[in-house]
Amino acid sequence: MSDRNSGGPAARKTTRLRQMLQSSELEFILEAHNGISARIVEEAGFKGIWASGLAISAQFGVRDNNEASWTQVVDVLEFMSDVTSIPILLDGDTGYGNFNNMRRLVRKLEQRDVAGVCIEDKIFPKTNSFIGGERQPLADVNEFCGKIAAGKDSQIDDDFSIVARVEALIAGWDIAEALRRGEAYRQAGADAILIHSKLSRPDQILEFAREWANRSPLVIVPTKYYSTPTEAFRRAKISLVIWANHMIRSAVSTMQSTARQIYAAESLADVEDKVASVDEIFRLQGADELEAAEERYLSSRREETRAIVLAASRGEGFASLTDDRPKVMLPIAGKPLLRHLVDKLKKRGLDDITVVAGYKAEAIDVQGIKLLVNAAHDTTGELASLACARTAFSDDMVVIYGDVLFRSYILRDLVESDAAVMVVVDSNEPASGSAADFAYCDEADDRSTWGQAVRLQRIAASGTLDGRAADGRWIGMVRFKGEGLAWLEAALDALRGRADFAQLGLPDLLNHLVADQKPVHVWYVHGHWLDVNSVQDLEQAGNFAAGSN
Ligand code: SPV
Ligand code: MG
Repeated sequence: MSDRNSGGPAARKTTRLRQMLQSSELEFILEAHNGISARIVEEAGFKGIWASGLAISAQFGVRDNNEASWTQVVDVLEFMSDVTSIPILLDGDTGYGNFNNMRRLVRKLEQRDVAGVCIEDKIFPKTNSFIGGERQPLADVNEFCGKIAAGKDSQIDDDFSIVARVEALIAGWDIAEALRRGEAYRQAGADAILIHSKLSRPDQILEFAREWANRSPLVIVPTKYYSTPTEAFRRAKISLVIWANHMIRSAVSTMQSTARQIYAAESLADVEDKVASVDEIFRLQGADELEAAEERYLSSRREETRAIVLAASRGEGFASLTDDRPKVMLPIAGKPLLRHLVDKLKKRGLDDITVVAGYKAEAIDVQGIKLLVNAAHDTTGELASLACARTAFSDDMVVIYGDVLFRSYILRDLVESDAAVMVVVDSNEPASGSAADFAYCDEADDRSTWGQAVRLQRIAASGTLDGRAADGRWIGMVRFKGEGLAWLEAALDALRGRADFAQLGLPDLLNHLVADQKPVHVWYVHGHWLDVNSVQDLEQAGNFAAGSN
């Protein structure tokens, strides 16, 4: 027998519900009323779900009197079924009409992979059995038998179950009437009988079970006789216990308490630790699966260029302006320098941005970034900060200083290049700023050539080297792509072994790559950027930002 038919893990939901009904074990299903509660029931270990009419009405905020239409109920079931793998038994009330409505219901439930439906022998529109049950008229036995037969005849999957619910005891009839009805429904084709009682003791149920004598599976709902030891049900050879409404009731009491607390406190502080975290909600929603699928199917995401922003320093030239914040949080034209940079990165599609902070990291208040902290920022330099971001590395990333502003085309051209390592060098006169990274290249900038193939030879703090003038100034932006990532990681590993690693900066890394014969390509630009190293730079940066795009 295949797994599909054997009731093993891969069996159809219908098959598994049928086996729960027919097995000699006492089985349990728990109420759920929407997708997330259904998931929670499954995660708790239950083998099945009771889609309760009371609970589904209640989550809509309406009464259990067929005020929600049957298609609205089926829509809820679709969500419940889609997010779970265990069988769902629907509380189908009276079948929402006559035999013809029942036929359509069964077909729609099968289409949504619902494993079975329970219908009760009352009149549409029904009322919950615990509201004046004894005044509720019962269905005509023959009419109800026709409804069961119509449902059975319209199911396509042989294992779909129809449970017939006997309301005679609720309506004040005796055990004999309940047995007469149960037997008629069994003969009409019902796969199981649900015998309902509203007494606080199980006497009626146990007597019915004795008289029934295993003619077909028995299902019970011990909402009122909840103090009965479960062992008594087992001994009575009950097949299935429905815990019928405890998810909606627990949700309601928790929501009432949370609402009251937030209202009274005008704050979330008291409740935060008492409610599920937002991450737990994401987990229940299956956010991980979507992330994995995006990796597989969204090519734009797969090829996304990441950004690593080095922003650990206080900035020497700002005196008391940086007493309470790092340089990157200084305001430029109304917003922090780092905000300008992050906006620029995002504008070019670099949405995965990791910022390595250090000095006054807690003052970094910029949305849309992942913040890492170089805890040893006061005794280490840029390479140590870069090493902190290693988990965020990718084989397509831009590493950039946090104090740089630039026209966005510079980033566009850099990201569109195919070089494994590429630095941006400004061949204009060094602009403002005291800290200059002068670049020496194997060719000077030939401004008549687009995309000139140029290699970096060295970055140095001096504008002349061996009697030769620099070819420009590195603007603090470097892109690593493909094998460039492995070169970067190997260089970091090698440099980490040096005694002066804590003092090393990005130029040391680039120079190491060059010395290691790795091609570091140069992209020449002519101005259109600046870095912020002094109070005077701040004003210039404001003007630059105002005219920037
Ligand atoms: C339901 O859960 O909606 C039921 C069970 O029908 S009971 O409320 O006990 O009648
Ligand atoms: Mg109900």
